[in-house]
Amino acid sequence: MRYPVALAPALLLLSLSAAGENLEPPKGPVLLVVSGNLDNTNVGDEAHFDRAMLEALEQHDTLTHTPWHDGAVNFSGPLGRALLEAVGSDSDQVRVTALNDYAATIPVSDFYQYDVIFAMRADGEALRVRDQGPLFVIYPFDDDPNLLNELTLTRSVWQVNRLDIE
Ligand SMILES: Nc1nc2c(c(=O)[nH]1)N[C@H]1C(S)=C(S)[C@@H](COP(=O)(O)O)O[C@H]1N2
Ligand SMILES: [Mo]
Repeated sequence: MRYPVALAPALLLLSLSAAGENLEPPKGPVLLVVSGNLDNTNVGDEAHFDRAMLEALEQHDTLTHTPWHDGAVNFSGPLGRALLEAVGSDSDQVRVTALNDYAATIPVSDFYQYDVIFAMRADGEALRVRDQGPLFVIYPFDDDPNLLNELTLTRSVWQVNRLDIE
């Protein structure tokens, strides 16, 4: 089949985005692997993020108390919704898995209703695995005390290294 010449650039763009070539490959150690229902991939059918890629997403600071820290902590890292938009997902829920295989399912609506972040830093210091890093799902508990419930606490996964878009 032949297409009018004027359509060729549009078709080329469509095929590039379908192939997910708009997410650059990671250059450093991979902190997070995203699999499942996503449009933008960079390693096979997954999206792999190194620290610089996570830092390039829209960042947010959350100053809050948590049940696991003494005193208020200033957590920072990418907004959950920015991460989901970067991988091009239109699913309703995300399975969040930790290094120890603990996992929780988070409805995507949580990421739009609240400024939930994948915290990479606490008080400016990178979260190491021994500090519950590399990534810690942080809800803004101090902004909305109703968030301090068992369901939200189960979604507050620390040592996150995998997401599966369901
Ligand atoms: N990585 C990881 N995150 C986790 C958990 C876990 O076992 N591993 N437990 C979850 C649950 S069920 C709750 S209620 C809270 C609090 O866990 P805690 O009882 O160990 O304080 O952390 C959540 N985040
Ligand atoms: Mo729990």
